[in-house]
Amino acid sequence: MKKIDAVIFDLDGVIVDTAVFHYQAWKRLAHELGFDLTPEQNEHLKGVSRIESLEIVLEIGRINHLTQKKKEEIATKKNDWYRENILKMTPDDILPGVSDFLGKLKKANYKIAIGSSSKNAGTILERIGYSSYFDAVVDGTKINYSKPDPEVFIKAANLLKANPKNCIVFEDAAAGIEAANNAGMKSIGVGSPDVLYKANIVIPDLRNLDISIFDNLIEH
Ligand code: B16
Ligand code: MG
Repeated sequence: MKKIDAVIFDLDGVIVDTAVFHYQAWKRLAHELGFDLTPEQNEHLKGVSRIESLEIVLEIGRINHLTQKKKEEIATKKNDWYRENILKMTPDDILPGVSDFLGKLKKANYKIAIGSSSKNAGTILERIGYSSYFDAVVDGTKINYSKPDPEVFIKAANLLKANPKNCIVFEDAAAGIEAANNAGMKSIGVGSPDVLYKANIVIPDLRNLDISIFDNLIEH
């Protein structure tokens, strides 16, 4: 029986609900630019880097005349709005079931890591009291390619000295599930099966989750 070496968690949308703050900020920017952003369109922004997200937003609004300088300026504006919300976060913003499940993993001696595309991950982890909780943190400041590229998860596995084949990834984004699959890891989607259908398993959230869920992912 193959064992699981490590468990890697996406941050936005799995540990905390910052995906909502991202959506609010992108929607506000879209409104300023004269169009709307639907929840369905927002799904394409999840797990993707800030600048790639902006390109997707501009494509949705059919805006194709902005200079690089202007793009950077509005991406910074979006990030400032987003940061207003994350700076107010507290440990109460940790999603239901998360701290219980992380506690169970630690007790059972699993290595745990964060694998996030966000350059704000450090701030969020600090706000929720998890700055030094994980064995490794790989975020948007440490990668060259964002999800669905596997770089973020491969780097996390390397830091944990874990074989990618024996790693499990928890993700709320379709791009993140693809990244985990591209890394040769097992994936657990957190959210809707309609969006996360490429995951090995999909769960609605981490409430009442037990480590026995891994039994369904181990190749016998
Ligand atoms: P930032 P994750 C991702 O974080 C978000 O899902 C995505 O919506 C965001 O654009 C990206 O981080 C970059 O975030 O603007 O804070 O650098 O889900 O990979 O933890
Ligand atoms: Mg996410």
